[in-house]
Amino acid sequence: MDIENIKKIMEIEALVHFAKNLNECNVHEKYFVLSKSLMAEVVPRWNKSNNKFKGERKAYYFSAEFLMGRALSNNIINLSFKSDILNLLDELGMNFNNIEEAEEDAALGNGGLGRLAACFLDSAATLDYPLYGYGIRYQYGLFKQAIEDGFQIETADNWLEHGDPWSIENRDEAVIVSYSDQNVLAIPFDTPIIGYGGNTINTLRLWKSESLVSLDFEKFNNYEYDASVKQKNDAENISKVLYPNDMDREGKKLRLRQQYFFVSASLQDLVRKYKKSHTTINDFSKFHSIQLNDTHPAVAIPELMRILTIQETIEWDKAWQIVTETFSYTNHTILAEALEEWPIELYKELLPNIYKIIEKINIKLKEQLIHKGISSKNIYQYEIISSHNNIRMAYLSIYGSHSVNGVARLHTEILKDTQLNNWYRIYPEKFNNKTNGITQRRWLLLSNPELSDLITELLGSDGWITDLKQIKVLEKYKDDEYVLNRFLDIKNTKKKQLAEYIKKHEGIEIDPNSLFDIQIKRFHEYKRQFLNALHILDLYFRIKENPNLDRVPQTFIFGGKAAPGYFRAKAIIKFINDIKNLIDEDPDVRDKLKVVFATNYRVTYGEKLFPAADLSEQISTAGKEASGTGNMKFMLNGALTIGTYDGANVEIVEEAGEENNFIFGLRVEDIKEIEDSYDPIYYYENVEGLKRVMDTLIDGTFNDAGTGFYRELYDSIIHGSHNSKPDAYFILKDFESYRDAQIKANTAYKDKLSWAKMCWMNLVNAGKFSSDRTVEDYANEIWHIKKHK
Ligand code: NBG
Repeated sequence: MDIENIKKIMEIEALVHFAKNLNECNVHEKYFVLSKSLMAEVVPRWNKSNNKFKGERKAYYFSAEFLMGRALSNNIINLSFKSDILNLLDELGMNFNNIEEAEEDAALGNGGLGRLAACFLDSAATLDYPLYGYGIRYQYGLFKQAIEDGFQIETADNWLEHGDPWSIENRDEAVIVSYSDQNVLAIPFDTPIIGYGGNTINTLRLWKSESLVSLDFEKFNNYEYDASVKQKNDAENISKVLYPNDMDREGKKLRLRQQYFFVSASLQDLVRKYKKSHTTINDFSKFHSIQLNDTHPAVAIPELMRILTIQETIEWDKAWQIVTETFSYTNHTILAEALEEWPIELYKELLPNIYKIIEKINIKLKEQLIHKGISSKNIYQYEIISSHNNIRMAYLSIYGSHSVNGVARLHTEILKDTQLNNWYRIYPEKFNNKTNGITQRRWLLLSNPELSDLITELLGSDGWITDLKQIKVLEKYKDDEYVLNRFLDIKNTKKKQLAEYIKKHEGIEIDPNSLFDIQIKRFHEYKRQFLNALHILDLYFRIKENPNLDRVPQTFIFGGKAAPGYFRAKAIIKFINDIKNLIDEDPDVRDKLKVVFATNYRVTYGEKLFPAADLSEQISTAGKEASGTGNMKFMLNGALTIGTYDGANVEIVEEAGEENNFIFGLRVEDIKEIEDSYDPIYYYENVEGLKRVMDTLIDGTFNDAGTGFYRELYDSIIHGSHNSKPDAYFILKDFESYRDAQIKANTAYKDKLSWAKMCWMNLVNAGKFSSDRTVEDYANEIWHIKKHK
């Protein structure tokens, strides 16, 4: 790279963009100018990379969410520019950390599903695979969280406020998306996805909605100012904001508009480009493989049918063949409330032509089922249009794809055995597993350079950065005291860094010598943050009773957002904050036990939290967490899992050894057995300490400011509610076994070396959980694309 050139461009950018000399720029401007100057290095390589894939088969990741986080550090690392940039900034008298911290996260996703998409893009570019992301350029990403009096407060995430130096607006390639009541422009914004080493640079193309007409002049002249910009506002609203509901159906018309918006724009884009170099559309599926990230983009199936049969006048059966060869579908959950269904009325109203195609797909499906020997009385089990007049998006996705995959072995088995068993029986060949993964570039190299250096030193090479399996060799150091002490020193450093960050951002002091026990993820009943909270409160009472309880001080850190309308999840956040205050105000306990709520948890906060963890909380009800990916980030940074046999935890302990983690609680089989007769009251009354902690919700210990949150939370466990059984997530049943596992963990932590050995066994066995492995499997088994160096 040409460092003098970077410097020159920075100066010019400062001048033309902000009319300032470089040294007069504020930190946001410095961030912008530095990033833009790097784009000058990136763009020629990007063009070159695009060219090398010309004419080849490519894969496309259609996703309503891409949770990218920050770009600057990641890009500098992947381009191997780190030391040059640090030197340059030094010379310019600028502080890299301050500039880095000025970047807003691109939080265009809710949680695991969106972050997985981001890890896949990083891995594919690193492995030199042509994988392109397609999605929505939300003007506002996931809301920002503040905590006031223990309650979550949401504010808008105006992530574009200081500009987005990493994207290129490509108005030349705009397309029109049509609904029954409006036509809008879709403007593509392209962001480079820089593979490690900078050899391949792929593209994330996100669409922004705009109006075809920006101002109705006649109305304006008539003093009808609101009406004069109505069309503009209606169009811009489509890509205005990310829906903040993780794992929940969103029946809103605007949400359907969003789905169709990016899907239609993306397919039009692909078809248009393809036709430029091909005379017939017949071979479309030979050059395109499209992965549907959950059912949010499932409307792509009828949309491509529309394009092929109506626009390209291909006959139905041939078009259907192209469609099923093109699409593959990933299922990310079995939770009923998250399985998307759309009322046919909404489709008929907004997308009447698409609806007609879905009806026809459903008729063809029924014909095929009869052909397959399914009796007519069983056909309802498969219909895409249900008897409740809903379109079942998962069924549409399965029928319209050649591949259906779950995201961890257990999850895929549950799909095949129960959730989608009917479909598995007729199309067994479509079903396969792709256990999730995470990119070690962001989640180790970037966020934990200290541990990265140790690994490179011991291996004598940095090959693990693109081939994580190599770290298995380091298992030979599992009893090496020198190495284990180095590991402990690094963990200590990361804990101190986190403690400083928490001091600065939360105003809380924590002790780096205490056991850092961390649960960071979206707030959801099935993830059972409530179980964690009940246990802490029980511990509080036990310490009060027995001040000499033989324990290592433990710091419990929570982070995560609750969907704004998910009141029970918000009640749990409030409960945790109340427990925190109770402990803080109690001099008998506060040195032994500490609770921290990490406000506004996001990718960037995760980068500080994962490396500093001793214990990773993965305590979902068995069978409910499809995979989890945070669990892998902890493992890779040498934290031990306290968790249930759920999602990818099963595979994590299979790799690292059950003896090196703390597994507890009901398993899927156990739940099947007890679920009909389960009575939480029995446990409430008989498990020591349980009634005491549950009752704090209703006996005046805590105050929910008249919201009724706590009574409702209590009732949901003890009595159930209109739509759920009492304690639907088996919290009271698992409480005792969780407490036992916690005691084991706390006891184990006393022996530093044996603890470090367990951490080491987790770290060195994390190779399987690189998203490089996952992407390699998708590329070979589903997408059938080739690497191109
Ligand atoms: C989530 C699952 C997680 C999984 C991610 C990524 C949805 C619908 N599902 O367990 O809950 O790790 O997807 O696959 O967001």
